[in-house]
Amino acid sequence: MIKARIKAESSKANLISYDQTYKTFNWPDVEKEFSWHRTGKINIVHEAVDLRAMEPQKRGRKALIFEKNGQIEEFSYLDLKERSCQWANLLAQYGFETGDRFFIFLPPCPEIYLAILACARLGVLICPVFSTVNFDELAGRLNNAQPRGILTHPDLVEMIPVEAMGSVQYLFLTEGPLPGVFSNEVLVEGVVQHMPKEFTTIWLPADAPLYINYTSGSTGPPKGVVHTHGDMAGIFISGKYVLDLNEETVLWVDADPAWVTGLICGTFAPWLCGSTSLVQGDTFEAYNWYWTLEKHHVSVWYTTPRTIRRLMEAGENLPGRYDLSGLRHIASVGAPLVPDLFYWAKQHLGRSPHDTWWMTETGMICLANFPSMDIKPGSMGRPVPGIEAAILDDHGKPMPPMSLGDLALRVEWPGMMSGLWQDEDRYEDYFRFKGWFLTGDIAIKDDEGYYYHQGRNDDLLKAGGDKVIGPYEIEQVLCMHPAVAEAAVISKGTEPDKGVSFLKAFITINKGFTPSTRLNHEIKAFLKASLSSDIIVKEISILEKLPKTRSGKLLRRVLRAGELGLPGGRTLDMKD
Ligand code: 6R9
Repeated sequence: MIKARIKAESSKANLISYDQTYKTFNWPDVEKEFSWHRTGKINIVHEAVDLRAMEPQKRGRKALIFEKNGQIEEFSYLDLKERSCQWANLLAQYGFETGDRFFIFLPPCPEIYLAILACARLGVLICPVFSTVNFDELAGRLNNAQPRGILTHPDLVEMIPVEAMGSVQYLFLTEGPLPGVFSNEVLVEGVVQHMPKEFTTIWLPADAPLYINYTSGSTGPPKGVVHTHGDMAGIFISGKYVLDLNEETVLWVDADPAWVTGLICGTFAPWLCGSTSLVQGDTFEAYNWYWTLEKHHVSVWYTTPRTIRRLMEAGENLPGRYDLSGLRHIASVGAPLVPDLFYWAKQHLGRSPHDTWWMTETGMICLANFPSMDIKPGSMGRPVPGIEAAILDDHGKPMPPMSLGDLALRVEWPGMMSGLWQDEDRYEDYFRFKGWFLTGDIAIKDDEGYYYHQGRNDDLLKAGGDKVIGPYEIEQVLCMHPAVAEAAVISKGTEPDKGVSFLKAFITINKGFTPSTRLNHEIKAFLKASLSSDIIVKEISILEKLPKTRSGKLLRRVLRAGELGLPGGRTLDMKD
């Protein structure tokens, strides 16, 4: 664990004194900020979009900027209200009503955002799916959620498995020509513009479902994580305290809207805070990322370690060519923000990236480095006000600082998933220890309450004696070797008689180094000198790249399965 401490970057943030706010925070006070607290009428769209659209001084402010191939489309709060009402009228005309499920199967485009708002207005459950999912992945999701409609593009229609379409009454297409594959194809383009711009929003109980987001479990089929309109308090606090949003902010979340980060932080979080959300629909190119930051005067950028790594690989000369002076806050999520990425960004982008941690299941950002708090590089930060976190032992008892254990959150908070769609058993599993939500991550908390990610629970490794370690610890040491770019460490099983894990490392190497037996030996020797004597990495394999999910998470289980000849060792279907 790195001992360095980087001074806080801002004393003017929404959250000024972490300790004070954490101590005095309570959720009922946050709920008072919403109009439903007075009226009893709940719908997240009303709070996020309509209230501003109804105020003459605020309705013209930019709510959404969408850019693709250099074309820019802008939507004010009033535009979002009116156009999403038109979409809601279209859906209502086809009989959609509260409780129905609606799949959005598209690459980033403005229609996604209008459809999200329209569904929420109606109480229809939003189910966004990556446009890169394969046939089987989509079939699994369709069979589980049984949606009444799908919104897609003609180019993607051939990816939709006919045999999983039993529940689907209408296939909506953003543009023509209609493929003529399914019996009920509905063209949206040219039709939705003629719908009325008013729609009577449906008022819902706070626990009415808002969306289902699929997340891959390490075992079993993907889980359909269900969230409700009541999440808005947690989403608002994530936007206000963690992303530090206000009415002047242009927020860029460079995550696909099918991932919870893009879905929540690219929409409701900025809109509940009155900010502008920028969406860049192009695929990644380093120069375009810098240019997007400059051109749109992005003030807050929520990104991932994977993107920072790609920028780093594109070279340190590039950022200096762009004016990034408008950027006042960078936050990162999804995978460990390893110290080399942290220091690179700090030096070359002129701002420290702030690591944050959450899950699809948590519905809001739960651990974070705040702009007004010192950063300890390598740490995910401290619990967001309103969230109680702990490290638990195998019996569900909180452990003292510096112990490795299961990261857990005290139930419940606004944002916690309300269920797993059609999967009560796996839902219960998160709550094995009474009063706690078990994240499945392993972590360490230091004596100041900063958390350090050490891997997933099923990645744990056995060292000498009863000692258990996370793979992250060894991977970090590997990355200190000048040849190593990224590393993943797995156990190939327990060594007979010794009771310790047989450790294997997979690495990618930096430019300028060539794979060789000698390099392999050299790295092993380096590890031996740097790790305690009971941790021995027996094998090292050099790969072109490490298997990762679409959101950039390292898939150690895929390496393990490949190594042991188990199912799931193939990653070719994990396209970007
Ligand atoms: C928002 C999101 C959740 C899992 C989570 C953890 C990993 C997220 C992280 C991180 C290390 C961070 N994760 N943030 N690991 N450092 N800052 O990522 O949701 O796609 O459901 O993934 O991602 O393992 O349990 P989701």
